[in-house]
Amino acid sequence: MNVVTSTLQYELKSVAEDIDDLLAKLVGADCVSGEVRRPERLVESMRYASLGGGKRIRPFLTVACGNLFDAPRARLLYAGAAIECVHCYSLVHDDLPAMDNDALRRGRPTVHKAFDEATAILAGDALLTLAFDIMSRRETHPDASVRLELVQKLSRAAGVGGMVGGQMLDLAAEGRFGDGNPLRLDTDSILELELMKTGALIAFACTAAGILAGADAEARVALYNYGSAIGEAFQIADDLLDRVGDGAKIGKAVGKDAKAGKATLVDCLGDEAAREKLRGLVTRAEGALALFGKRARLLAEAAQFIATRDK
Ligand code: GRG
Repeated sequence: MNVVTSTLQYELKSVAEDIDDLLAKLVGADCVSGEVRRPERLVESMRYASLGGGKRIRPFLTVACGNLFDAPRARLLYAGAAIECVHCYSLVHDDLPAMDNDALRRGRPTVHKAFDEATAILAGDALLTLAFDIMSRRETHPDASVRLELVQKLSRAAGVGGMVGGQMLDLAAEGRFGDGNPLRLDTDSILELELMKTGALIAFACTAAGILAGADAEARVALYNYGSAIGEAFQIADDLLDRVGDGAKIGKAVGKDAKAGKATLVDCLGDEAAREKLRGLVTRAEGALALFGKRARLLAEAAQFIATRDK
């Protein structure tokens, strides 16, 4: 059963609305200083990819974690918008024919279907670079050394040793680069792959708040531990949804992992043990929040929500 309290529902909606407004402004037709011109088709495809439809879970985590330290909401939203641009780019590229070859995302045609393949590649590229532009703006934080740390850590979560690296391992596991046969990965290898592909950006969404707020080392470790536990839970929930979810509700095709021969933790463990693992991850996430006491109640609810989501 999907657990979502009214406070959590309200906060998720409120962050989603603020992020939609901010992205509508940032992914706009008008140039910022240093740019020459923003081609109309590129802007249109970037807006298609980044507006209307996403749950905005990552920015929500940045805002909710930042609230633990009373960090200014406007700064948290800027950082959240940057992270969301990276997330949206990854979905556009993941859906491409050379990757997952998906026709449906968020209940609508994917970007390469609605536009064309070359435009989808460029929309993803431009969203990724825009993310670093946003993160390095003064609106994110007035102190340049804080912005530099955010940019560096985002690069590492998103790049060769993070999300992109995880995607590479995922494709390799499908047998894309060898004899075509899927690799049989053990549980630890799958956990590592999923930590990279999905967990790293989710964990960064949490630690970014600590960096922005100038939190001490102990608090930053707690945020990372919370973020990596829910990142893992997010991926297991995603794998379960791919097996037993309702495609119409999720807004994309289901049953794709089995078809691609993809090794997931759910395959390794079986549905019941995977659900047990999910419960363990929620407990781990709650444990990491102990340092913050009652103030972290919303984050504990978010962990439950992520583990039990049905879309
Ligand atoms: C192509 C570089 C590159 C990376 C792709 C994140 C990723 C790596 C691929 C997405 C494939 C996928 C379905 C991963 C599982 C977890 C995930 C990211 C699900 C989608 O995220 P949500 O549910 O999406 O937050 P919304 O639509 O709500 O924003």
